[in-house]
Amino acid sequence: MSEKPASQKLTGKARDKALAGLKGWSKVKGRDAIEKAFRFKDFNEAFGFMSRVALVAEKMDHHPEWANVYNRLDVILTTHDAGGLSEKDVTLAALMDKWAGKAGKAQKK
Ligand code: H2B
Repeated sequence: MSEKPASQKLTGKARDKALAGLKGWSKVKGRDAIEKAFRFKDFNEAFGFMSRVALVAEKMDHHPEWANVYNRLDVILTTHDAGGLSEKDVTLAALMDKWAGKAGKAQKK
């Protein structure tokens, strides 16, 4: 993980640049947040992934909104304190992509 990502709301060019680097994430309708649906081989893979992410999320003091059903994980990222997307969301999203690897290919809703 890169050093302490900022939790101020991302705006302008920095925001465009940060979001352009993410793959498979889309804007949530009606709020400044991003979402992605991960699909794993089975529950074990999904929950293992969630456990790893949870430890980092706690360390970052930045927590995903997520819902798991068997091998599926729906994730929404936003920074509640900032009322929108921040670097923390981008950092966490990139980390989730890295760890999900091939097993966690994003699925179209
Ligand atoms: N998670 C997210 N996603 N956004 C926040 O603004 C946030 C958080 N704030 N986790 C943290 C906790 C804050 O509420 C506590 C008090 O540090």
